[in-house]
Amino acid sequence: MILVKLGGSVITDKSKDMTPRMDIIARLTQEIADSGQDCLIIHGAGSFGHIKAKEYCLQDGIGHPDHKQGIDEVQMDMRKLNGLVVDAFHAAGMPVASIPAGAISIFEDGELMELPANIFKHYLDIGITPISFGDVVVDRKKGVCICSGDDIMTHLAKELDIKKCIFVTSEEGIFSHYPPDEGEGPIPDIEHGQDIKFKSMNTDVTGGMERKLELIFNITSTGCDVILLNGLVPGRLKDALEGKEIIGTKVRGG
Ligand code: IP8
Repeated sequence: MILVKLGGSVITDKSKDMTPRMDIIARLTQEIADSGQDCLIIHGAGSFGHIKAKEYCLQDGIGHPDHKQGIDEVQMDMRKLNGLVVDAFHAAGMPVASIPAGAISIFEDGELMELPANIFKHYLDIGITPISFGDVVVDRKKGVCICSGDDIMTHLAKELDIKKCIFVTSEEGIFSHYPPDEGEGPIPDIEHGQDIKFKSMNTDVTGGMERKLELIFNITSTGCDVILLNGLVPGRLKDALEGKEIIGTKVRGG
């Protein structure tokens, strides 16, 4: 079984509030359908979640004076984006079951405590592709917090028998230095736990890459391989799902 995350930077225009990239959503969902692989789908928020989540400080809980409105709006916006992704799967001929993290998970001080993987497993067993997404979720300490699609990916990779995780991003893969040289490709293979020394003039970029790799190593520690690829390039997701060699970064399970 393959766990796929459709990143928010691919399926939305992150710079414009609530702007989906309908053509890309349609193509990626079709590629998943055409691959014929058993998948479990997670998607990110992009401009349907991050802008307002930040505005209402929802990662910090319920301290904002208008937090009730913020929770309501961000949850509603995420369900709108999810509806668009679900519609695209239907158009591609794939039956899916939407499972919002906000309805089934419990966090404590920003850490995921409960998210019943058996619900996902059950849908898979009856031949329906489960689809979840980053959401506003209940937090026993803070009131609410943000559950990212990455939190769901990591949790399900640990709980279910996942062979491969694919992060569909707007980047070619992981590079060791930023910006990459003209014509340079991403690091094709990384071993679980390998020490990659990132170089960039911008410490945000270095820190961001280190965090991304830390998240990936958390997943590869379960033994499953992780692939990071550019979903803006047609066919790359389908090729990766079918086990073909692609341009991107593969991190081997440890
Ligand atoms: O885009 C964030 O999910 P992500 C979810 O996977 C919200 O990080 C609601 C901002």
